[in-house]
Amino acid sequence: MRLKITFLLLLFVLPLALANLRVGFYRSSCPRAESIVRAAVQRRFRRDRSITAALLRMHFHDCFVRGCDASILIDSTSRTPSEKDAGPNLTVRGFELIDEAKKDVEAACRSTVSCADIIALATRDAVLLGGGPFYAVPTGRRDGLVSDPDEVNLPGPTLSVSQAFQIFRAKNMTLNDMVTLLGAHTVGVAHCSFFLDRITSFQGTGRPDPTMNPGLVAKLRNVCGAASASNPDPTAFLDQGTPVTVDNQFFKQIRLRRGVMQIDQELANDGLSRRIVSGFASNATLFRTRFAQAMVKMGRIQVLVGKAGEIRRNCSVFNPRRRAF
Ligand code: HEM
Ligand SMILES: *[C@@H]1O[C@H](CO)[C@@H](O)[C@H](O)[C@H]1NC(C)=O
Ligand SMILES: *[C@@H]1O[C@H](CO)[C@@H](O)[C@H](O)[C@H]1NC(C)=O
Ligand SMILES: *[C@@H]1O[C@H](CO)[C@@H](O)[C@H](O)[C@H]1NC(C)=O
Ligand SMILES: CC(=O)N[C@H]1CO[C@H](CO)[C@@H](O)[C@@H]1O
Repeated sequence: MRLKITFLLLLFVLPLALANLRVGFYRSSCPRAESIVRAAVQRRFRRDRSITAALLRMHFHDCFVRGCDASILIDSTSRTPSEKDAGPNLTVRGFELIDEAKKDVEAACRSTVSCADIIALATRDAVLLGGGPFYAVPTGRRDGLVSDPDEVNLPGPTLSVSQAFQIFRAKNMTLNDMVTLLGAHTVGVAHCSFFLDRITSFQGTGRPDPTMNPGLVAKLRNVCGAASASNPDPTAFLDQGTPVTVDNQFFKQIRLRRGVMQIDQELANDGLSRRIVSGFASNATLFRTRFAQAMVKMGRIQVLVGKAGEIRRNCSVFNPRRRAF
């Protein structure tokens, strides 16, 4: 009887458990995987702190198009365009860091660690280096076999809170998750083209966005006015308080009407999200805790596990297909 139950457990429960993300997935198959990724992120961070923002945005874009399956890393070829050719991706950065981490991981354990996991792990490490919380990343993601620019449906910066939430809800994320994750705008930059209307003629009124602090309007006009042939689309920090630190300052800034992008400012103004924002602005610990949880949740969106997909050998190309004759 007991044997039969054990057998049934092995037969049904074990494969299910194996086909799930779990912390330490590579513990026996590639014990150094996480430390190798961390070392690559540290090397890069030492000379370029903006890698934290680059990876956060890459991980978000990856997870919101077909799930966290590294589809964002695929290079387009002359014959097949990839997600990299879709409008909203165009300023995603950090691909070369993922390639470098992958190269080091492959040298230690061939064809074992997915590119999707490397993105998730590298992002976690960069968040910690940037002053944010540490969190354990469940691993075991597999890399996807599709990367299609027509599937890129990412929220734009002029959406309302409720419109943006439609896109998050479709991924089973709550409004609180969305506000928490937009707290990633505590680091990084936006190009002027994403907020120019707010500082020139907001919604065709001929005047700047009345919800933006006038001091910030003046400052951003200077930044964007410096556009030139060599720098046609300058950038401004998304968090006007502590622009390279992962903290709750972003939420304080938007409450002071110092949000750079419209969606960021809307978070503080819209009745749907206002109270979540003030909660994070007044409690740094609360933001750290929720941010860690929400990142783990985002990292689970529509992942491929078990035998689905593949372990890509080169993160920017699908593995060559084994031909059936
Ligand atoms: C409604 C949701 C969101 C919208 C509309 C949005 C939009 C944008 C836009 C337009 C930019 C500027 C890109 C550029 O000029 O290069 C940006 C930057 C950024 N976004 Fe978001 N975003 C959203 C959610 C998120 C989430 C969930 C994360 C991560 C968890 C994230 C992380 C970042 C980061 C870190 C940057 C700075 C990138 C850099 O410095 O290279 N965003 N976002
Ligand atoms: C959201 O949850 C529902 C119910 O559990 C599930 O059927 C659906 O596939 C999930 N969607 C995503 C994008 O994960
Ligand atoms: C801040 O948030 C933390 C974590 O959720 C909580 O334990 C703490 O009580 C909160 N502090 C205040 C002052 O509300
Ligand atoms: C990965 O593939 C790209 C083609 O998209 C190529 O340029 C690159 O050299 C390859 N990297 C390695 C390590 O083979
Ligand atoms: C990084 C990258 O490949 N960006 C591409 C995003 O899409 C635009 C087209 O809309 C390409 O020109 C960029 O090269």
